[in-house]
Amino acid sequence: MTDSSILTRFRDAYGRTATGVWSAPGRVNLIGEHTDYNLGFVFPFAINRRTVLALAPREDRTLRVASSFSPDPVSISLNDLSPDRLHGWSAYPLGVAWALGQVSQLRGVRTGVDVYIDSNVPIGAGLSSSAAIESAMAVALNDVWRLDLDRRTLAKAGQLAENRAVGAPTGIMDQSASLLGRTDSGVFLDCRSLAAEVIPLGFEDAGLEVLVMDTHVSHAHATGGYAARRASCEAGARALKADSLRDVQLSDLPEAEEVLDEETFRRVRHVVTENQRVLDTVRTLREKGPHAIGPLLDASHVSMRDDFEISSPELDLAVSTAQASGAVGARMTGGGFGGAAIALVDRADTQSVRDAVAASFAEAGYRAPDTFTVRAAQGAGREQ
Ligand code: GAF
Repeated sequence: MTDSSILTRFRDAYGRTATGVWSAPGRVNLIGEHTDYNLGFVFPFAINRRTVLALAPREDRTLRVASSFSPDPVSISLNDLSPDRLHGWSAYPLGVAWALGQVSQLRGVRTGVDVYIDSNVPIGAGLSSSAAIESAMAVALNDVWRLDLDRRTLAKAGQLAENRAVGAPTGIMDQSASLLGRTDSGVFLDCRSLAAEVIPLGFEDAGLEVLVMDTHVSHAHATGGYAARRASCEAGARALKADSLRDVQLSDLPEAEEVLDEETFRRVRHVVTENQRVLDTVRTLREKGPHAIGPLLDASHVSMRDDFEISSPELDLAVSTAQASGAVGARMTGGGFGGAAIALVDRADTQSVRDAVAASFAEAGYRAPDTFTVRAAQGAGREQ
C-alpha cells in the first residue's frame, strides 16, 4: 500500500484528513523458537511486508480504528479502555492504546485518535501480522501522545496488549523484531535482559535469499498448543528448580532426563538446545558467513518437529523438499501448528526450490502453498 492510498482510505472512512502515516513490518524468525518466554535468545529479522497506519488526533477522548479488512470503525472512549472491553481484530491496536497507558504510567498528552490500518503481512502465516499492527500503533501513539518511550518499552506494550487484550500468552520476540529491525540485519535479542544487537546477515552480498513457504494451515495462538507448550516449559523449570529454562544448560540435560517425565524432558531439551543454536548461529554467521548456518536451521526444525512437536505434515514437507532441492537450510518459523517454513537458498536456486515445493504439495494432495522471498528490512517508524 502506498502512502497516498492509505490517506485516501482514511479520508473515505472518516471524512477528514490524516495528519501522519506510520508503518511497521512483520518478521521472520531466523532461529530461536519458543525461547523468548523462557527468557532465552532469539534471532529474528523484520521483513519487507508491512502494516501501514494513517492517523489524525481528535479533540475528544474517542479512539476509532478501522482497517481494510474490517472497514467499519470500532470506537471506544479512553475512559473505558480496558482489556476486557476489547474484542476481535481491534483488540490489537486498541490493546496497544491501553498498554501504553500502563507502561507510561499515563503520562503524555493522551487524546482521542482516528486510525486507519492496512497491511500486506499475510495473516495466520506465522509472520507476525499481529506484531506489525501493534508496533505501528505503538510508534504512532508514542509520537502523537508525546510519550517519549524507547523501543524496548514500546515492545513491552505490544506484548502486554497481546497477552492481556488479545489473550495470547506470547513472548516479546515479534514486537522487538518489528521495532528494532534494520535492512539486511537480524535482531539478536537476549529476552532476559532485553539487550538487543543488530547483526548484519550478509544474505544479499552472499547471493542468498530467504524463501517463505506459507502452508495455509492456519494457527491460533490464543488457544491450544502454544499455551500448552508454554505451560510445559514452566512446569519443567519448576521441577528443575530453575527460575526459567534460561537457567538450564546443555550440561544439565542428563540430570533433567532423570527428573522429568519423558514429554516434559523433550520440551525442555528443545528450549535448551535451541538457545545454544541461536548463539551458534550468531557466531557462525560472524566467523564463517551465512552459507555456514544451514545445518543449524535444519537442526532447529528437527528439534521442533520431534521434541517440541509444533510442526505439521505440511511444514515438514516444505522443509524436506527445500532441503532436497538444494536449500542451504530450512525450518518452520514462528509459533508453529501451521503457518510458514523458511528456506535459505542461493538466488540461482530459488525458482527450482519453489517449483519443487509446489510439486510436492500437489503430489501429497495439500493445498498449494504460497512461496515468496523476503528481505530483512527496516523496523517501525514514521513515513510522513
Ligand atoms: C509466536 C509468539 F508470538 C512469539 O512470542 C514466540 O514465542 C514465537 O511464537 C515462537 O518462537 O510468534
